[in-house]
Amino acid sequence: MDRAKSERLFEEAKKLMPGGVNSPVRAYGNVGTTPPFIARAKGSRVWDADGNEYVDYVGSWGPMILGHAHDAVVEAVRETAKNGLSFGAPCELESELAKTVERLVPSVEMVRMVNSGTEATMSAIRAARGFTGRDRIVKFEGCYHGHGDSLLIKAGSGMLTTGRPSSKGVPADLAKYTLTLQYNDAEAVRELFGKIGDEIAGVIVEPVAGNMGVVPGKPEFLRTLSEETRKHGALLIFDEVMTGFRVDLHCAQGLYGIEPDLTTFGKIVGGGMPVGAYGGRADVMKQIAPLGGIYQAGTLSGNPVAMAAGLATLRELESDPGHYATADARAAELVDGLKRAAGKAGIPAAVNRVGSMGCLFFAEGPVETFADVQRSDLDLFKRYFLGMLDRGIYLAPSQFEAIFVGSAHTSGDVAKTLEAAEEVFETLKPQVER
Ligand code: KE4
Repeated sequence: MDRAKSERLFEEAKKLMPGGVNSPVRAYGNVGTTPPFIARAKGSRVWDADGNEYVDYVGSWGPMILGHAHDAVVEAVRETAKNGLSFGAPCELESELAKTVERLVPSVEMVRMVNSGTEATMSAIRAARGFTGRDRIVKFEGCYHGHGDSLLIKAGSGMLTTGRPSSKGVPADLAKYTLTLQYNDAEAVRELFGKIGDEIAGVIVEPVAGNMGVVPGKPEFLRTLSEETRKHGALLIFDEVMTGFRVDLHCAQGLYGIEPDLTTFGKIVGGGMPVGAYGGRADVMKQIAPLGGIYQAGTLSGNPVAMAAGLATLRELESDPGHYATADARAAELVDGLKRAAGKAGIPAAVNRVGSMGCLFFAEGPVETFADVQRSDLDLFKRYFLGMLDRGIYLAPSQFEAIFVGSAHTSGDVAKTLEAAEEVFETLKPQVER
């Protein structure tokens, strides 16, 4: 596949922006090829600067559950933009989106709009610390919650050892307040809270992990988080930036029947425009400025154009359950087909899926923990990724990301993808048989 124009554009971009990108994963560092520069997108397809067409399973990393450039969303943006892009003042559309989020997610009694998932999780952590007066937070290895300082922390060696920064520029004195446990390890949660539960401000967790590939939270693990935080006066934060309105119209908390104290949103809540949000218990949210002493602000928060995109997206999802039925069915066809094709070629593979987000791991299953994920063969993944890209299948360039299927994906898209996968797996066989 000729990507000469993307190569030229990438050389120029690398002189202008770090790594030529505005978000690291897009630089294709893991897979060692030029990232296609995307020129346009519609439905389940994207086209690069060289005119190559791809079936898209990145979907802007989650927002495009309706498919790209959905008519209702584009129309809403176009009509709203005519009246101005941003006022820095209250506007009715903010209340409309807030009402919709609060209706669809019962645990959210009050919500604050921000501009990204990172802003949402950063603010939710501050809310937990401000509300409880405590400093320590707990996260889980393999979960990603954006690039806020307190969340760029990897596990310390033991459970109680303080976190170590996973990025330069994060002060050790701050990192020490973040403890990292193993995902899906309910016993470790009980043990930690038994020791220092009354020092913990909050626990933040992806109810379905989507940043180590897709690893569903076990119901007992999530229930334990809810019980232990409640018992010790800490807050449970569900980071639903990825799962929110993805795995269900009522989010992962709707699927699991667990009500967190706070929830963070991003991606789909903005329909492709920069929107994040955090919300939950009214007694917590009423501590946020200007009502209370926990400060958080944003120039473009709640701007009408972004609100219009999010509102049109959620309204479309709420009005037609067929979107979830189609996206989930196509996702099931896809991941089950990938598993079968890999098996036929004798390639060790496991798949996980929740709704329309899934993952193919190049590892024997089951994949239920971060340790399981780490058994994946990253070289096999890289060769699979490159083979699929050259056959017009646009996947996330990392084993530790999700496949996103939307309601615009057709059975034809899936068939094309599985045909490509069968060809690629054939080329991988010798590596496996060696
Ligand atoms: P943003 O700041 O990128 O909008 O959201 C951060 C974030 C927070 N929480 C969860 C569960 C997330 O998945 C994310 C962002 N997800 C990544 C994809 N794995 C965004 C892609 C990127 O970093 O470019």
